[in-house]
Amino acid sequence: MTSKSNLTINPQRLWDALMETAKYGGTPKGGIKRLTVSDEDKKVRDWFKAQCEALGCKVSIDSVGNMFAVRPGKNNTLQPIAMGSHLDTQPTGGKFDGVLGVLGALEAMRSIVDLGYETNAPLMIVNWTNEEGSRFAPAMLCSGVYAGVFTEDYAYSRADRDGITLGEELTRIGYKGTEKVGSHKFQAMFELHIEQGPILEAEEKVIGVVTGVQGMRWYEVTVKGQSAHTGATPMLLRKNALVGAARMIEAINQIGLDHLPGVASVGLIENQPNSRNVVPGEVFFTVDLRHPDETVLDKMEKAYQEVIPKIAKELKLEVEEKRIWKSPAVKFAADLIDCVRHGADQAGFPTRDMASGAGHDAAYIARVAPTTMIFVPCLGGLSHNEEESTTFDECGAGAQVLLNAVLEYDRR
Ligand code: HGY
Ligand code: MN
Ligand code: MN
Ligand code: MN
Repeated sequence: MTSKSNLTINPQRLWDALMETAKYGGTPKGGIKRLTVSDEDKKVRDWFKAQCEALGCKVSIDSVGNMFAVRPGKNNTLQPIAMGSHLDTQPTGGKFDGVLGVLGALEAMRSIVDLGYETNAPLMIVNWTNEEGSRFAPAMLCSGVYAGVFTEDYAYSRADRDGITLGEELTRIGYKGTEKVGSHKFQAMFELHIEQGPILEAEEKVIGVVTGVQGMRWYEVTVKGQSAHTGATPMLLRKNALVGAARMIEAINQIGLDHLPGVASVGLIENQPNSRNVVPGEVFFTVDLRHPDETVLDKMEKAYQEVIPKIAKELKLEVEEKRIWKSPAVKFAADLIDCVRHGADQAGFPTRDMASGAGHDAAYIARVAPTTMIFVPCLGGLSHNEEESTTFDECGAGAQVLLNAVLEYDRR
């Protein structure tokens, strides 16, 4: 009978699964474009469902497309122990963001099955819909519905920049499940993820023991001027929305620099009418403010909401702005963090405690169940970039620590 301590994952099988799923939305530059509930997302969901069913899991899909694969344990009156993350990616995403957490969980479960080990509690793997928030803002949308942060109708109503809604797309790809959101309970959730930042690599640590996630807020800004002829309109008579947006974007960047280690970013911009010889009349852009301390994030928000109308007034422009998302800083569960520490020690990997700069489904799930995360390094700290990469060994280390931590939690 296999004992808990010598249960090891198969790193080659994990790596092969990562490379196999990378073809769903694979880009010529070696990245992945697998936008939430796109055809590519459907393909990887179908693949994931088939793999879990082949392992003897029952796979359920809730009404916002969250997928729950459960394998029975010795005592099925206990709620499952969950391992989860996301399969959707950014438009220029990499091969590891999100998917490492889902496939690392699949590898942990495969190892348990191969080695004939039976957990006390059932085990669950979760794929959360729309973690990225790139196509349908905000991020972590459907783990947010599960955690009661957003309603199902709000999630269905979120539209992409072409006006297509999440609800329509869930129906189109056949992943608008019949099961009620929140009905798939679990006693704890562990999320394996690449760090998406430079710290572990710089300190040559293999495992990040993640203590929490920083606060995040998203806003949408529309700057209105007047479209006009670029040849005949004197400079002093213009109401140039793009010049206004440019000054606002510079000011927002400065807010980040003034509140380190906070961050302030503008990622999406649409310029109308976007014609070579028309003075831009209207510009839409998004703002992303983050900081580990909510009181500092309040100050960043205040500074942003003061500077935007000030610049608009100076340039005789109108401006509308609204906050569309607020995800407060969150701390993870001490006992699960201790299981991760134990799991890393057992596997012999050096660790480093850290908070997450990036948002994750775990940030919302921590509201409804004990939750924590495990980080592994990524090359140059690069993510949300087609060159995102990590190593065979680091993926294996992460999955091994995930398995060890879950088994440790199951034993306690
Ligand atoms: O925005 C985030 O941090 C996450 O990757 N969706
Ligand atoms: Mn992610
Ligand atoms: Mn991401
Ligand atoms: Mn994320």
